[in-house]
Parts: sequence; C-alpha cells; structure tokens
Amino acid sequence: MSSKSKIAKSQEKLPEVATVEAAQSPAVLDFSQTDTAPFPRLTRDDEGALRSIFRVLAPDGTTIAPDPGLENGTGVADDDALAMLRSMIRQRALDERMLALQRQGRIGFYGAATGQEAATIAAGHALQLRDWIHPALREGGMALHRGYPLWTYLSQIFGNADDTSTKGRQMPCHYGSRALGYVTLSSVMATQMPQAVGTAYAMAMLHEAPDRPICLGAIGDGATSEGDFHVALTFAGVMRPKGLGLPLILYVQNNQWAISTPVSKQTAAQSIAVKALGYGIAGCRVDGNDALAVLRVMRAAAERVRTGGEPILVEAVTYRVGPHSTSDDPSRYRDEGVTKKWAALDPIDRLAKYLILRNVLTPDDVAALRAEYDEEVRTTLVEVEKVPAPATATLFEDVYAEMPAHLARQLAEVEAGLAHA
Ligand SMILES: Cc1ncc(C[n+]2csc(CCOP(=O)(O)OP(=O)(O)O)c2C)c(N)n1
Ligand SMILES: [Mg+2]
Repeated sequence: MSSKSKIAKSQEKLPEVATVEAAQSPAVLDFSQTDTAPFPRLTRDDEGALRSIFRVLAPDGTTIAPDPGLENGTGVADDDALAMLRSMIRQRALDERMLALQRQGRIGFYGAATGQEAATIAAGHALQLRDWIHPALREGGMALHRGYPLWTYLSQIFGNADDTSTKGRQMPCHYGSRALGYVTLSSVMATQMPQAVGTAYAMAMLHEAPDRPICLGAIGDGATSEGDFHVALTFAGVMRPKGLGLPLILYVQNNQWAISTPVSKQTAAQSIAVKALGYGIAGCRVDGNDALAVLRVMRAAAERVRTGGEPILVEAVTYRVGPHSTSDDPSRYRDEGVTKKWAALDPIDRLAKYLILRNVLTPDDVAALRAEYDEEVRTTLVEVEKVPAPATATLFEDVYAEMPAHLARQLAEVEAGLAHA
C-alpha cells in the first residue's frame, strides 16, 4: 500500500470518536452474558480505531480525500485556516527569538513549541472564548491566539513589573489570564489534569446543556505517566453532574519525547488515545501537524462535550523538533536524522501550501507574514526589556488580606538592604 493510500485509509475513521459502553455491574449478575473463553477478548488488535490517525492534508498541502459535502472539501473555511496560519507563524517567530535570547543570557528559560504549532493553535481555535484552558508548557500560543497581549507574554518571560500573570514569581512560559480563561500552570507535571476536571465540573454545575462552557486540559506524552493523569481520567469518566458527561477534553500533545525519555518508555499501549477505553470515556487520535485535522477533531469533540456527551481524550501526534527547553541538547540522546524527517512534515508549511493551492495566499504573502511577525516580536522585545522588575513589596503580597507584622518587618529589612546595595 502506498503511503498516500495508507493516509487515505486512516482518513475514513474520524472525526467519529470511538467509545465503549461503561462497565455495568448488573452484567456480572446476568448469567446470559457469561463468557466462557479463558482470556479476555479485548486484545491489542482490537484497538485499531484508536491507533489510526485522522488527517485532512497531505504534507504537500493537498487534501487527501476531499469531501464535496464539506466547505472547501476540507470542512474548514478559508478565514479559519488563515487565522490559524497567522498565529502559527507568529508563534514560530516568537519561539525562535526566545531561544536566541536565552542563548544570549537575556532570559533564563524557554520551552518552544516548534513543530507543534498546528497542535497548539488549531486546538485553541476550536474553542469559544468562554471556554477554559488548563495548559501544559507548550500551549502559550493558545493564549496569544485568544488575545493575550504579546507585551504581557514577553513580560511574563522576563518576570518584570508588567507581568500581570505571575508578578515575576513563576518561571517563564507560565502565562495566565483570568479574562481569557487561561489558567496559570504549575511546573509540576500533570497537576493541571485533575484541575481541568474540576473546572469542567464547575461549568456543568453552573450552566445548562446543550450550551455549556467547556474545559480543555492539556498535557504532554511524558506527563501521562504521572498519577494525576490516571486520577483525572477516572474522575472524567465517573463524574456525571446532572446525569450528563463532563464538558471536558483531555488533550495530549504527544511530541514523542519527555526531555530524553521516548514515548515508548511511557507506555506499552498502542497509543495514548486508547487509554480512554479503560476509563470509559471517548478517545481519538489526530495528526498534530495537520491544522485542519486538529481543528476538525477538536470542533467535533467540543460540540460533543458541550452538549452533554462524555469527555474525550484527544491525542495529537506530533514531534518536538527542537530541544525540550533551552537547557537541553537532544543530539546527545536521540537520532536527529529522525528529527529531520519530522521537520519535513512542518505544520506551517503544510497549511501555507494548502492556502497557496487554494489561491488564498501567494508564496510572497507567506514570506511577508513571516517578516511581519518577526518584526513585531523584535520591536516589542526592545521595549519590554526596558521594563523594570516588579516592586519588592510584591514578594510579600497576595497571601494575606492584610500583611502580618512579621512579613512587614521582613519587607522593611529587604528594602533597607536594597537601599544600601
Ligand atoms: C512531577 C514532575 N516530574 C518531573 C518534572 C521535570 N520535567 C519537566 S518537563 C518534563 C518532561 C515533560 O514531557 P512531556 O509531558 O512529554 O511534555 P513535553 O515537554 O514533551 O511537552 C519533566 C520530566 C516535573 N516538572 N514535574
Ligand atoms: Mg512530550
């Protein structure tokens, strides 16, 4: 089978999401359901539906199986595709600049989403602004796409006085915005998953189906080995406020590495999506380098959980083409020949080629967009770098409504020390 027809075959599967019936205890009492085979029938080979990958675009930007019943044959309007491409190019420009900045010693840390821009932006694009996001390290582009100002984004990285997200108390990439429903992450992996379940529960209690705000909890492949992932999936399945499923999408960016640990060491399952079966929720798998496919899957998932269906575990298969963070050198532990192959599946190129084929953009337009965002990042950066550090007093604020005497004393000591420094 040619690789193209293999892709076309996998296209048939989604955005239908595979589900299983929840285990019912009466089945144990019902002897008509007795299975006399000595081994369970659900074997690895039964997981096909959750091993296949939904795709819309081939790497050359052509549509794999155009559907005349769908807008543009892809189910995605040009305006949506263009809005995603813009944000993806902007994110790439920003990530490249931040990596260079860290190498120059001007910032302490940065986790880029290079090669994962489709998985990040298209998933965010499928949501409404009233929906909540509990991100992991590489979802900052979702916040920007929702309108988080570049100024604030950069200020958070510098931890300066304009870092309204975290007042300089957090590592870079820990953005947050109450107005945008983007919750500051904890560096401790996977903690955001049970929190996302809680947020979805709150939305289900406060709002009525079929029009509930939903919650997306994002996580990396490595973090799926944390206990909190299991806790979240268990609660995602069993909590049924008002008799309905939680308005929750658990979103795994499987970029195949957790620093130096490959995904093959995180699980022996055939996919991460297949784990949904064990928790009685829905699951599906999508090509994370195909923005149109991610958007289609996430829109279908969002619609389903918004209206009361069971939560969905979505696995976006992608690749971390760069280092884990600025403190990492991947050539020491992996074959960078494989990385080159993934770089050839670049999500920005794929979407740009699609829009060029549709005559929405010319190659010159794409180059102009790259230049435009590069310039935006550079000029904003020059100004943000001039913003001073947060006031010393902010170190002592936001825990007590009124500062206790011992903290007031410590603040005075620090300020006196700084005055003499
Ligand atoms: C509980 C915990 N253990 C270890 C770490 C250190 N750590 C930070 S990121 C990371 C790997 C994350 O990999 P993955 O979940 O695949 O996300 P990715 O970085 O690939 O996006 C590790 C081990 C941590 N932050 N928290
Ligand atoms: Mg990973």
